[in-house]
Amino acid sequence: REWTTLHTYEDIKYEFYNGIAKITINRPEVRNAFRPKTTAEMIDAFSRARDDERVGVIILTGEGDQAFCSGGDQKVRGNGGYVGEDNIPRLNVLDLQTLIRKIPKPVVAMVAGYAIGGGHVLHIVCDLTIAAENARFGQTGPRVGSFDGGYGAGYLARIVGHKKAREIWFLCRQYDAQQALEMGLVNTVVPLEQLEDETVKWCEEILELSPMALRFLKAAFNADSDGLAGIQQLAGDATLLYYTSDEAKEGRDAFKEKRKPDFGQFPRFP
Ligand code: 1HA
Repeated sequence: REWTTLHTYEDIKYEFYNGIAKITINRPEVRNAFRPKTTAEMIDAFSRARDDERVGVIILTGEGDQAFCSGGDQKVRGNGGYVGEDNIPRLNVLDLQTLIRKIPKPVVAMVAGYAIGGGHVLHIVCDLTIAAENARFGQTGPRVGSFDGGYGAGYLARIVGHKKAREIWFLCRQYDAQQALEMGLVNTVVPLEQLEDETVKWCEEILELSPMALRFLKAAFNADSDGLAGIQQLAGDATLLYYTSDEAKEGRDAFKEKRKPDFGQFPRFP
């Protein structure tokens, strides 16, 4: 399989193959921990994938087979967040989490090795997770002086249930791929050497389906956990579809032609 590099970054890779964008955290020496630059680059790459009409599905992964992502880079953690070249402490991974949820295309986490801490939360916010047999999952916040009480806690609880989610955060244990599968935290587990083939296979199945239907479903799945922001997203998709209709075009054209709109020609469905 030949991946084409679409844009070059320092901390990540951004590649494309056959309708699939692949975003790879490329800091294997620190188990793919993210610093502010890593997160900013991921936000940029996800935005490109969102705008690129050729892209129907996005894979998020980590370089190598040791880790998907080990969370925030503790070595650049200052007192108010993670500090980059601009010296400003940031928690900008939260913006990345929301972007992954908002992007109207399925995002698939491809996990080999550790998905830990803020790295675990990144796979949580992806639509699907394909795990290699060596994958290990867990939160570490209460051990290292951090916590993610947003999607990392509340949305995790919607996936695995409250008892399990509280266990994950209150004990900071690690769980192997099989345990993750049993608690509904991942979609499937495959041998490490088949991880990318299987993930691409899932992506190719997705690519055969109606993009608009998938778009609405993603927004619908998100709507209740995202409150009014979730309704905004779902309603925005409805507006997008409406804009493509003759009925909406009549409103626009009537305004431009300075005449009364004729909406009587359009059906009032029961
Ligand atoms: O909670 C949040 C946030 C909450 C709200 C808003 C924003 C947030 C943003 C981020 C986070 C967090 O992510 S907090 C949680 C941070 N992460 C961790 O606590 C995980 C730390 N790492 C580990 O527990 C382990 O390294 C590991 C289970 C992932 C892997 O263990 P292993 O295979 O035994 O490797 P290890 O020897 O520990 O690590 C290899 C190298 O990678 C080491 O480098 P060395 O010190 O030998 O030079 C290690 O320090 C480095 N490394 C691993 N993880 C990180 C890291 N360096 C910096 N930051 C890391 N997270």
